[in-house]
Amino acid sequence: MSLDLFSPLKLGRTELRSRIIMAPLTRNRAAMPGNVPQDINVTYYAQRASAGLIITEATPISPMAHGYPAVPGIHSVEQVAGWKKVVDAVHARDGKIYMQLWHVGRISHPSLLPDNALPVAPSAIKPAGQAFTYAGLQDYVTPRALETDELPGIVEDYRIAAQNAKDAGFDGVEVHSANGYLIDQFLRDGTNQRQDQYGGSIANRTRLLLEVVATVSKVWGADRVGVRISPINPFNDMRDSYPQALFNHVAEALNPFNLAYLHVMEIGIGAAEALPPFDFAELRRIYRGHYMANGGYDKARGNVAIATGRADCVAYGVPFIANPDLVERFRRDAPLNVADQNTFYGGGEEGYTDYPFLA
Ligand code: 8OZ
Repeated sequence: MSLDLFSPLKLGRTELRSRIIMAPLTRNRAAMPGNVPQDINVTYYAQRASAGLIITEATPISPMAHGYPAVPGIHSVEQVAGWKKVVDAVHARDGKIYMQLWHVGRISHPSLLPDNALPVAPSAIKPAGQAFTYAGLQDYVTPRALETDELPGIVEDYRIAAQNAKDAGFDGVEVHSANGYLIDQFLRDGTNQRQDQYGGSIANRTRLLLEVVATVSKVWGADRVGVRISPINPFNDMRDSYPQALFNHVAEALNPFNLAYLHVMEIGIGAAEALPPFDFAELRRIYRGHYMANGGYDKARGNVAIATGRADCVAYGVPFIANPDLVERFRRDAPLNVADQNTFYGGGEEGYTDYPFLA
């Protein structure tokens, strides 16, 4: 019998009821001040507990890791307590939930950071575009390049956040190494022009990712750790001179960890220029663990990807915003609710917890 989206899957240490994964989705609905998960966040995740696995919205690991308004963090006692309520509600419905650990790097603004600090990055290269701040859109600033001797402190922030996520009761954590945020800024040479052991060669640019993965794996066990990458996503003004070589190396370097999964965003968002060529099937062949595909999949394409071995599971983003019961809708071939883009980021229950379930 061939596999499909509804086949169970053991992802690292976690048994999933299906291969239909809820992708990480930034929704900007934490309680302020304090960036604390609140009751509507508990309701939202509990509504989606029938997913094979929920990956939380990207969650800042430290005060310097924030880059958007009203995002829930994982660096204070109150945040851990708030997330524990989310986790408990998902577990009460037999769901599984990983937390995505996030540092935004240069994709921030002084008004979002402690003491109006400059955002930090591998190199002092200003991203094109504007930051979402509490005072509306404001131009990005030139970030401060991290000193070599500051990087152990960043890795330590990941360690503490990973321990906090463990204390909150999550099933595991995903290291956000995609979409133009800090770790991705180190990986790709459009944002990394460092002269030290964290810049230059592909191996050097991959160093911070591997240090973070090693540290987080020590806290959790590597079979409860995933990594997300986005080899060709130009979002956040990202580019690399040779993405296939870089991300083939990343996949090879991650193999020895025996992680729970590698999560690959296979498309680009907000691309004005043509995307570079990239062979995702080659990446899948190089990576020896479970491969989670993401990016514009529907039910039919998801089933084909799994049946052909192109992926082990598929993460759905926008469909899960509008369909808390996406798994059941896929099962019955029921029509899907259409997501309202105007309520993606910020606000209250509207467009968040009020999408209807099937009758
Ligand atoms: C959209 C808006 C804000 C943040 C990502 C965390 O792309 C994000 C994000 C997406 O990974």
